[in-house]
Amino acid sequence: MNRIVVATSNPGKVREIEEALAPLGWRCQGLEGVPLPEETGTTYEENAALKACAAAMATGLPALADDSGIEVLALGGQPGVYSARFGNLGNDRERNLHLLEKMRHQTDRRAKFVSVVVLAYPDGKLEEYRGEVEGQLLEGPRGDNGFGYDPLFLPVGSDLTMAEMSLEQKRAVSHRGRALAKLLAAHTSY
Ligand code: ITT
Repeated sequence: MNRIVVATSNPGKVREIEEALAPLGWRCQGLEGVPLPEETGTTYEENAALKACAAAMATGLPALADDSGIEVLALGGQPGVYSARFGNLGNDRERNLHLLEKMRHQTDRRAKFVSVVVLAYPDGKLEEYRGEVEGQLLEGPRGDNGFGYDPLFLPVGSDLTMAEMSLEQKRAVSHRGRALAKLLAAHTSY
């Protein structure tokens, strides 16, 4: 396999996926106008498969999609699969403020990120990889790298938020980095 479609409209994910998969030497192309379907699933697995299959069908190429989210223990696992739509707000900054507001006065700040990566082939075959990282939410944002909830999230054992990390540092600890490491291992021939 030498060419795949990276089926995401999120530039932060594109950067992380391309960096993590570089050792495979695959040529990664963007969606190039292929629309992503509505995320009607109730699990990361369903939504990642919906996105990857739609792109594989439309292009005739293998397509890789990620569906991910942050699960906050004190909020009963919210926003989870609905992280991109949390509070029906327009951008990452507003969603982060919304989350901070919901967590005001909350001392249990444990949270985890989950990523499910699906590689779909035009013949309908699917590969699925899951990664998770546990950590805690800070009381204010730190760092300008990454995207989404990264400035609020301190992974267990780290002094840096995920927005204070380089791409390589984030890959080593993050949910997506862990899912992609499993894909990499499955596609690396010994
Ligand atoms: P695509 O569906 O086009 O891939 P998206 O951003 O809408 O892009 P999701 O539906 O999977 O992706 O939503 C995941 C949301 O969870 C994302 O928008 C962020 O708010 C959050 N999220 C996921 N991974 C994250 C990460 O590594 N760092 C920070 N926030 C993350």
